[in-house]
Amino acid sequence: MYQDIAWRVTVILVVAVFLVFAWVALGASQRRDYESIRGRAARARFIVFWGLVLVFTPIIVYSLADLPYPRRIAQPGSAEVITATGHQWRWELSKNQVVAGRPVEFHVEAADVTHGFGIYDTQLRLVAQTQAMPGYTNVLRHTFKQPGSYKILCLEYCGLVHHGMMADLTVVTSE
Ligand SMILES: [Cu+2]
Repeated sequence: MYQDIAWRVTVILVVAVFLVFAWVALGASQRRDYESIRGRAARARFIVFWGLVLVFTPIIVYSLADLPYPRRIAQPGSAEVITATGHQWRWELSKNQVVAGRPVEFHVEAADVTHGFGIYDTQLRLVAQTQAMPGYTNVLRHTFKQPGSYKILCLEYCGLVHHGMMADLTVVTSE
């Protein structure tokens, strides 16, 4: 939905910018007295600048509070920990079955080069991701809502068989 809105807004803005460019280009050959325009332009700039500040400040404050990322609040011990290590070219998971509705904490590392740890759902939509880096452990918390067969793919080109880095993760129902 947001992508759709962003796309429409982008198209409208691109058209608006194009119209302004066209208007400037078409009027560029006419000579006008600059002094009379300068005062008006300065006023218009002042109004546009403070207008944008007034409009966007509440939008930014509101939208920052509504970020789609889960907050990093986790009760210690409540999540199931899975260690995931990226190798050229395979994933090594300490466990490949989890329970839907129960938080999982992936401890993601890499044994050789940087990989991208991406979890895809049954429709092959990306549901969570982090980077797999040598020498670091990135913690990725995710709670699987739907049971099914998930895939872990590499999101960062890591060599010849990058596309072959695939692992299965099964999410089962809690009963
Ligand atoms: Cu890769």
